[in-house]
Amino acid sequence: MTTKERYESAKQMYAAIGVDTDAAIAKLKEIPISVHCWQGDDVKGFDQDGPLTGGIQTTGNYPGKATTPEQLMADLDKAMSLCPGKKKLNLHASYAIFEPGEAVDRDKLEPKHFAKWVEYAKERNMGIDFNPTFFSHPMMKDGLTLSSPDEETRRFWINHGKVCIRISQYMAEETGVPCVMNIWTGDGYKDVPADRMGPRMRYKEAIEEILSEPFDRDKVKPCVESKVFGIGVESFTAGSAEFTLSFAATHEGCLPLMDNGHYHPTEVVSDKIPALLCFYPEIALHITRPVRWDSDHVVLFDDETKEIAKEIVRCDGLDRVYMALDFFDASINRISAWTVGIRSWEKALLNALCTPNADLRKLQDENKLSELMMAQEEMKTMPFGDVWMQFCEECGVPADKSWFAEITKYEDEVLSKR
Ligand code: RNT
Ligand code: ZN
Repeated sequence: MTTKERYESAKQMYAAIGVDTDAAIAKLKEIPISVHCWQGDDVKGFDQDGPLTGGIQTTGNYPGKATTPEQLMADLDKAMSLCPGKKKLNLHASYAIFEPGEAVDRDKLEPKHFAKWVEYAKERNMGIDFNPTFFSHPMMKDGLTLSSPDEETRRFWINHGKVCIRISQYMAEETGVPCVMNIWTGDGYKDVPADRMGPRMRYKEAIEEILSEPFDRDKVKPCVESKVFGIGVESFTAGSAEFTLSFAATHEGCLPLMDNGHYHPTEVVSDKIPALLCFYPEIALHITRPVRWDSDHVVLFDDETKEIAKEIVRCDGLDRVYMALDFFDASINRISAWTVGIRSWEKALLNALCTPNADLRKLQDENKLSELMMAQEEMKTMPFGDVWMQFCEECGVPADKSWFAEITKYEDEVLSKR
């Protein structure tokens, strides 16, 4: 049977339970997913030569990682060519591209240092999201940036945040798409601190100063990302969940960003999405796969990933939730890692769009909970794969595992020569 024939049969089965798969596919084509550039080079960036520091870590040494902007762009192109759906580009400030002799420190960055990325995104019809880089840099003092007790250190990082606001505004103006600008720092302490409020007050005031830089609220969407702990900062992080949620709640135009690797292992972000959507006009997500800790494994089509997507769709939140991927595995082919992760998230969204949410809600509201359990379980064996393949074909990308052969070829022809 052809994909088309299989799809027609699946479509009828879904129609019988009240799901319009054509509409689901059409809707998914419009939803932008922010693809993080940092899977391609193990979060190294181009602006410094030191190790990755600041509470995050990559493991593995698979050959062929990108070491220049040209390589990273080519690798991103390869991965995105194998993935269906609409993409946005997610950059960190550390990926600035300097002309020879033009390099400046992070507090002096200008829009022109991202002109090549803007050109890249525009050629591919993508918007851009942006992140100031508060890690892997000599101006981190004792592991601290915006919450440092040292005035000069804090000043440097505040200025970094401010220049990033200007760059975000430039990216939004150039692409015509709002730029989500995410503030995350690994500021914290390895062992029991004596003062938890001091660092948080300094962090609060520093972010306020960054946000005092003028910007257009429709173009730049600043976010604050929380984290429960990081490597080397196990006892205390300044940007905890309560801190960032309270900050975003009390600073108009600032969004909370939840990374599903940044909570205690039994907590789930799927449940937090509807909670936040009761209060915030917009929220942002980093979608990742924590394995026992914030390990940033490649996103798979697993239960919690499906549940996160379902909550966004059920809450009618597709245009209120900014979705970005955030994983980095250096132990496998990086382009394969990107491709599996992007395809998995697209699958999760399509699966959510193919769920008869109104009917299921009605069962809940009528307290028909036996029937609800049955209906949710029966959904799991619907012919979703046939709808997925149709979506891939309509997007002009491989519908089955044949994409992997392209990656093998690229590895032989390009990556292995690096
Ligand atoms: C780290 C945070 C942060 C980074 C990226 C590189 O734990 O998740 O979002 O992964 O900004
Ligand atoms: Zn994150």
